[in-house]
Amino acid sequence: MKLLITGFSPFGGESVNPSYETARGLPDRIGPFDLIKAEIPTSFSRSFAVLRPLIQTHKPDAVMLLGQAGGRTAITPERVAINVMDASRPDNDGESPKDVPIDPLGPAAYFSTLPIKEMEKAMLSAGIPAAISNTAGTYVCNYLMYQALHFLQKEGGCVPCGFIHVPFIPEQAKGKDAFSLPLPQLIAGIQAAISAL
Ligand code: PCA
Repeated sequence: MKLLITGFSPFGGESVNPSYETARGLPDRIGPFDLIKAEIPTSFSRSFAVLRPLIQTHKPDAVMLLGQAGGRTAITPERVAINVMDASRPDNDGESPKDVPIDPLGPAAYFSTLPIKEMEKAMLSAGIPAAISNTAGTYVCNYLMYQALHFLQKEGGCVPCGFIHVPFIPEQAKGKDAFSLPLPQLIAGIQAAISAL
């Protein structure tokens, strides 16, 4: 079986994005899954344009999207993606859409089709701070989660798909007074989440 797992490129003046570092640091095989890892640009117009062909080419059995949420104090499986783009800062292409629907004809929201509670439980049992999040925001991460779930639903398949936000890593938190988790803990947390699939 194949698991497509992605992280984002650095954005907002950071030189690293812990979400892609986590994806990159995972073993190539976890349980029944061979992992396909990819970096997604932090760009409204390019993120799903990169993800869609990866789904079409690899035909994964599950899709797990990772992103950075600086300031969060746990690894947070997202419950829902909403049909809006409302950027409080420009993306890596300088775009900052405000109050714009992702798909004017699409539903208001999609729920994650990953087992969010089981993933949370598995991470907590592994000793990693974890919590369900009820908002993926209105920036590029929410956009990618919405587009991926919308696409997979339109395809008519039943490929589970969802999003997990990870906190800063210590090198990013320096001087910001922000919470962070060391990269090995992020990797152990996501590995535990994958084992719950
Ligand atoms: N986090 C941003 C976009 C890219 C990332 O890693 C977000 O939460 O929308």
